[in-house]
Amino acid sequence: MRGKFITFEGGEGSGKSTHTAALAERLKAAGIDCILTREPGGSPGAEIIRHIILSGIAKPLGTETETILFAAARDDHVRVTIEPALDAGKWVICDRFIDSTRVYQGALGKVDMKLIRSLERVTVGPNMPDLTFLLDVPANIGLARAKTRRGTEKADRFESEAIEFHEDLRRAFLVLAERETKRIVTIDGRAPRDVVADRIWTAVEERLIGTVTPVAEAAAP
Ligand code: T5A
Repeated sequence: MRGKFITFEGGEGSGKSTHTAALAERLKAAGIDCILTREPGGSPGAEIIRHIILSGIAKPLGTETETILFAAARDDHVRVTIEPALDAGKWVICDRFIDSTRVYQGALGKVDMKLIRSLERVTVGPNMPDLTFLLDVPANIGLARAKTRRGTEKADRFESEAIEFHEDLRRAFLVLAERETKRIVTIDGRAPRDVVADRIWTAVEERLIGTVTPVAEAAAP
């Protein structure tokens, strides 16, 4: 049986890396084979493009070119990492995916949504997420968390945008979630880590776990 595909979205420092890892642990404990991946990146080719985008060297080329670079990275990531894992029956948990492009490049970068949807059709095709978590935190909290975690390292291409940009991002993610309630579950990311992790797990159990047999059980004599 094909695996399930779960993505995490939200602003900077909203807890995506923390909770993708926590969910992977819980799935493994439940006997479900899964891989953890991220965007931009997640395959050797896409990791090279990640460096180009997040270093900021592509910024002068404009938001459309950045969108095409994200799409090139996604195409490689889906082909090399995501689709083979899903086909092998593994679950895939991905830190950021199509909704980040729709919000960062579409809603905020003003790139034509027709271009974004066309690129999605080519790069994602039938590999749409089964479930997406939007971790919602106010921009000032997310940025403060990201800054603490980053330490003395330089802020990347998007983290260094003004606070208004991050507030607009938050609103745009919420609008997207309201439009796609079947796929996107919004979680209040301000809650303590354990509470957020429990809410995520409950949604996964309710929406996806009932539909699969854990690998360990399926293999039992
Ligand atoms: N991008 C990406 C686009 O513009 N378009 C696209 O199509 C795609 C795919 C990627 C950048 O690329 C952009 C968006 C991004 O700007 P990145 O380096 O991958 O950049 O960084 P982010 O995805 O933004 O992730 P961050 O690393 O900034 O934040 P996370 O992963 O959301 O947060 P996390 O888990 O690292 O947590 C941050 C800190 O908060 C603490 C953690 O311990 C950590 O220290 N924390 C909590 N503290 C208190 N309470 C909680 N509930 C907490 N949860 C976590």
